[in-house]
Amino acid sequence: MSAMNYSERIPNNVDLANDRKLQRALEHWQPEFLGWWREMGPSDFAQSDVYLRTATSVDAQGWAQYGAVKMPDYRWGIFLADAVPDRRIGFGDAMGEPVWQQVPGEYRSTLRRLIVTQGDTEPASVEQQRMLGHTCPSLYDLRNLFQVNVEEGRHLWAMVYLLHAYFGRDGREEAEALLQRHSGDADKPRILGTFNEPVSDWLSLYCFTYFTDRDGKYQLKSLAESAFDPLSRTCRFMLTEEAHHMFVGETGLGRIVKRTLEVMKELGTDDPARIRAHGAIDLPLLQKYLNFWCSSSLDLFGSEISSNSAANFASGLKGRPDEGQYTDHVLREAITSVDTPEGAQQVPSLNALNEVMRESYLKDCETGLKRWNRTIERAGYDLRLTLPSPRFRRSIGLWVNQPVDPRGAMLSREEYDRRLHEWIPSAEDRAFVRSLMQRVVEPGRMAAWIAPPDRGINNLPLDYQYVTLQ
Ligand code: BYC
Repeated sequence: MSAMNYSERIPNNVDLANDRKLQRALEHWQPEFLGWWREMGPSDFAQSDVYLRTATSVDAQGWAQYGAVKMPDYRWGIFLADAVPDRRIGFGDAMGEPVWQQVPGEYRSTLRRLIVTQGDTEPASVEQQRMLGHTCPSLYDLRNLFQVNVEEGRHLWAMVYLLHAYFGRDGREEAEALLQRHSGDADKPRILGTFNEPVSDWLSLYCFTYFTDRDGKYQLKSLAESAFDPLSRTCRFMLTEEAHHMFVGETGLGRIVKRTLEVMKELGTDDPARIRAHGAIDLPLLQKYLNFWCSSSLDLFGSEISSNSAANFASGLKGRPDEGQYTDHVLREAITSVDTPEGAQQVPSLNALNEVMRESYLKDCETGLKRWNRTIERAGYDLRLTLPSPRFRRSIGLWVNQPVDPRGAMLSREEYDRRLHEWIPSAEDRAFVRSLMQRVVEPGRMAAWIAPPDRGINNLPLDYQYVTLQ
């Protein structure tokens, strides 16, 4: 296995020291990245000691080392999963041929676009979350936020490495541009819609890490299948980090459900007004946040019918997540039925790949809901949390601007506009959630709207000083 070299200015396992030109180019980008982190990364907390994990090995066992680190000193670096000997292209028209170690000329701009789009989301999410440290519900949660943030920073490094190493001058320019676009910026926004949405409260953070990071899992899995081997290896290692981000979302939302049920029991009511007056998040309000972030994240899969996805698959650039689970890896004959506002349409499966991915993503999203609903059922309440229909509130694809309710039923435009805030957070809902966001930083203590987690980090007690504020 290729060792991780932490003695260099840029930690890496790609033998950077033996490629002076690339090393110099990345060392030139490094201070720009650090400048971006200072300006656009977590607001304040640069002097705080944070109990962070750092990668020490790229295999699934024991890759992490834990310790107190000041975030600007985090060892961001370049880590690829080990090469698979004699790896072959696993799908598309070139199936069975050896994978590529360099970028084929004809796919250069498409591949660069995919890498830039992936790379753009990483710093975007750090920017979206930059103010949250000021309103953390506990030190445990604050540490988890910062862990996610530094790892997103490293994921940016992962894509910037590919741009510098394989795309020459235009790759270097794209790497600079990744630090110049900003989430929500009127002139230079981030590329994908969801990454321009503000994440200004912790309920949104948990929804974001539950839904949007899960899109990350699916996209990274499909890029891990790529015939471009360096991209595949990078994504395979990124996936090991991604799991923790979804854990933050799933357990965060689960802890909110738990706390709300406690308050409901204590008060003997499910009346949202009384639950809110008690400083907790009523379940219908949680449902609105789920609707908002799920529908936004569904857009990240692109259009239901997409010639881009067909071309990317046929040429071997981007497969399906866990491509090995399918039997047909070429899809030249297959047909898929796609749900459109005009009814079911039969389209070549190659053109329906975004939809196939979106469907498996939605199934994966169900797992948390099943768990939370079991807790609600056990507490004796009839309400069930649900995922919105993929037709609801779409900004990309065939269902754009269709007046559809979260169950997928078509409404009149007038009814849709009138009722939209029954389904997604209104200004008052958001103001209420913001009012709950009071910072709690005593070790072991939790804000009143969220239950403690089942256990601490790395077997430490819950009242451990996960962040030492300076
Ligand atoms: N917003 O044929 P279409 C993560 C554009 S998250 C704005 O429908 P295609 C993370 C599209 O770019 C994972 N624009 O779809 C999570 C295209 O524009 P161009 C990020 C959108 O191309 C949390 C046009 O519409 N990774 O890692 O098959 C924290 C027509 O495209 C949107 C990736 O996305 C949108 N929602 O698929 C941190 C993987 N959707 O190129 C990180 C790389 C589509 O014609 N990206 N468009 O100008 C891709 O594979 C594809 O670009 C997409 C779109 C899946 C996004």
